[in-house]
Amino acid sequence: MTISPLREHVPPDGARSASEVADPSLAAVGRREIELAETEMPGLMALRRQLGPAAPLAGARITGLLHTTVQTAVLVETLQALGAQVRWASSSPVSTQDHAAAALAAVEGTSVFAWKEQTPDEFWWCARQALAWPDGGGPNLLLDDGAGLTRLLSAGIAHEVTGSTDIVALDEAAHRMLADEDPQYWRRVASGVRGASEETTTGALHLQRLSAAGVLPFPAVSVNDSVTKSKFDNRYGCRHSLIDGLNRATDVLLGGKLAVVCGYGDVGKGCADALRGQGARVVVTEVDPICALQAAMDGYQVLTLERVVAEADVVITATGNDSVVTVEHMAAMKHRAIVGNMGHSEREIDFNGLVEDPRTRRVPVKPQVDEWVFEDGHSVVLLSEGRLLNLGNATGHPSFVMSASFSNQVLAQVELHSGAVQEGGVHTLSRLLDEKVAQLHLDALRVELTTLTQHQADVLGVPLHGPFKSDNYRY
Ligand code: NAD
Ligand code: 9W1
Repeated sequence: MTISPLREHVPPDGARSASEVADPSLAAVGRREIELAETEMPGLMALRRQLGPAAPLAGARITGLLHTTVQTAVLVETLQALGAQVRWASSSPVSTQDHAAAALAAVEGTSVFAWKEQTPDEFWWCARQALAWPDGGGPNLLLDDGAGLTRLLSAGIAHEVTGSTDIVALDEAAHRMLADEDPQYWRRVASGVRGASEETTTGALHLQRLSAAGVLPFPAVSVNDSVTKSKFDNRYGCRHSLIDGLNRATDVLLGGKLAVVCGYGDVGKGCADALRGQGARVVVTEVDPICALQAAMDGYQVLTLERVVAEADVVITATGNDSVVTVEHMAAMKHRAIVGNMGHSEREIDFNGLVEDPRTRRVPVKPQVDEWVFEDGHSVVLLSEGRLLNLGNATGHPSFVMSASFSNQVLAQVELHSGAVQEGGVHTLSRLLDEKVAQLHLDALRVELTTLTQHQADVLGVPLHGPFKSDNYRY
């Protein structure tokens, strides 16, 4: 008899343990890394100092669904420092750092349900545990990623009221769980929720769709719309982790090599910058004339992939689009050219095409690194099977970048809890709060800000202490 992985983690029926993690003995290692990350997350630590004493999250019962990582642990403990009770699960079945989860779970009063490599049933089981307080109640705030929790509650309500969950795209495992509850359960949980903050672009899109359909059960704040979230996360996060991923996967020298970056949006700008920093000769491909001109003005050659494919040493996709690097492109590449994806779509590089093509043979090098050999004997080195290489071959964004993102999350939770956000629909944080998040990170970098005189403020037509730009300013 095989023991299902669910059994290894799920306590016997009726027993409600405080947490479920892979290996509690990893707690000490996790705690050391969390302590080091605190110094690299000055925004979160400043919020603890500035807001902690007033406990603006006292009475908040927050259920969070977001990658359980070392950085997220610092977020969780910041929410607690502001007075919140927190229950947590990961927003993806593979994104848990087990040592971070163990360190969180080791603290009395913190409940976390997360381990790396979950089945869909385990994943939803964890989300369900994070929603269930030991006193039988639910959360009053959600901290959401990809709108996972909000879609679950919306689907639950739809299941109870109309029987149809067509408006919410969830997998079969989620539907199995929806049907398992008493007929009022999901409405009861949702009715206690004052609002949700959302981390990603994709999640904000889901929320907009639910809102447009009139079925968003509570107000939401899209943290992604803060400049200090999206610009920093996409550009500076990827500038850091692209090189990290390439080095861990291949350790190939980048100086002097020809690197192609497909797409010159925020992610592409960070990638091109990082590769140039290593001394690579960088060529950019673009479809948008504005971004193409930006790349040219930044000193990159802008060409089509077809023009450079035979000479490229490294090809990185950052478009969010489909079929950017095809099997034909890879067939035309130099021997052992490195191919990797930094954009969101799993189909920027045609991995399935490689698998199905009778001309190709896969030779594994190590986890997340494969050589794909063509009939003529030449090969390409493909990272993470075409999925995000900075997650598959490295460990995502650095703490400092996540500090900016997560400071926005904390401020969004405080706004929702204080009642400042009441109206239904999807909101964004004010530009003043966005500027505050940036301000919280200046001291750590020894930045000395210039202060406007009243005359100068009048000339610009802005308040002396901000906001310093109009709402439609593009950074
Ligand atoms: P963006 O829209 O600013 O940039 C994408 C660019 O690609 C655009 O300028 C677009 O014109 C260009 N493009 C589209 N199709 C193209 C094609 N066929 N050839 C060349 N260029 C093309 O988006 P962004 O913020 O840079 O994000 C890009 C992707 O990266 C998204 O899918 C996003 O979800 C993902 N992302 C990944 C990470 C990560 O950790 N790896 C982090 C943030 C975002
Ligand atoms: N998020 N703490 C993998 C990360 C998975 C992941 C994902 C990050 C962070 C992009 C958020 C293998 C951390 C997270 C380490 C890791 C993300 C998906 C972070 C980068 C985004 C789908 N998306 N992110 N650190 N996994 O870096 O929370 O190592």
